[in-house]
Amino acid sequence: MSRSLILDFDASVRPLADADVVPLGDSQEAIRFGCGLAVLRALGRQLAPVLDALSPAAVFLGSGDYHHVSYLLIERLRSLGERLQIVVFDNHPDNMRYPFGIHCGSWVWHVSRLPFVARVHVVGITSNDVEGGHLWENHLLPLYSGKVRYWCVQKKLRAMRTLGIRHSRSFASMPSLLDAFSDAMAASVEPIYLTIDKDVLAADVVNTNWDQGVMRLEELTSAIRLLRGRLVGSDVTGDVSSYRYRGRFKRLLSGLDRQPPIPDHLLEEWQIRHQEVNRELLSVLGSISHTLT
Ligand SMILES: [Mn+2]
Repeated sequence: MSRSLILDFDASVRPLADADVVPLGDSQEAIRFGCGLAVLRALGRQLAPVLDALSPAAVFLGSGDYHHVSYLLIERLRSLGERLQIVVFDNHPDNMRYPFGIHCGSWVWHVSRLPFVARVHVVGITSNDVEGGHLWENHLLPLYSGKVRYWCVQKKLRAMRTLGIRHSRSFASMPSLLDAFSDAMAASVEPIYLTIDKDVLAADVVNTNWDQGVMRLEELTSAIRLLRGRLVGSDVTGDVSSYRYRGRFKRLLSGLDRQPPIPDHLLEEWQIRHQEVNRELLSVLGSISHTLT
């Protein structure tokens, strides 16, 4: 494994020391928010030579609108021939039903169907997606089996309990969640792939184009340190960019999620803050992985 790689779909990730950059602006419209599986696989074939050559230890994907690209990065790990756990830090479950292929809110379900994936932990959820009537919008079987587990803060999981979903939990606070998560990590041995959506962080830490969670940056870096010695790869999303879809269908779908427009004058300021956060994440990832320096 080598250094980090920026998949530059949306010009959101500002330069990072020693990071290679793959320009992918031409794919922004096709990939952003969601796409057919065939389109994602074609992107995978396009990226394979670069990923094979560099084996980057950390990949920056840009906005959380590209979180489904993590599926490609995880699927490649089939070649390791090992059972893996996936740790997702995210304010959303990303395990929702989506009938048009794969998108930034449904990719966890696709990952959960990979035979070499033992378990997917989605950590830091404060979104309403997991409560009450919204629960039906989630893929329920992997939750029921415990292959996908939600780690939430201050969510009412009564609907889940009624359905017999026992492995997902909600905590009074982020520190109590991370205590329990630490125990869960210590009790397992599988290698881990880590994917971070910075919307898990509180909005006074950094701004994303999605509603955000309550995690502090220090809590995120401490949680990453729990994975010391076990990481087989990682990616980061949640950077900010504005984009107006050319296609009416994607404008409609993304409009349904009510993403607030980002004021132009704030975009640069926010991206510079993200650059600081990305540097910090790289430094922590480097400190726990001798393959990333
Ligand atoms: Mn996400």
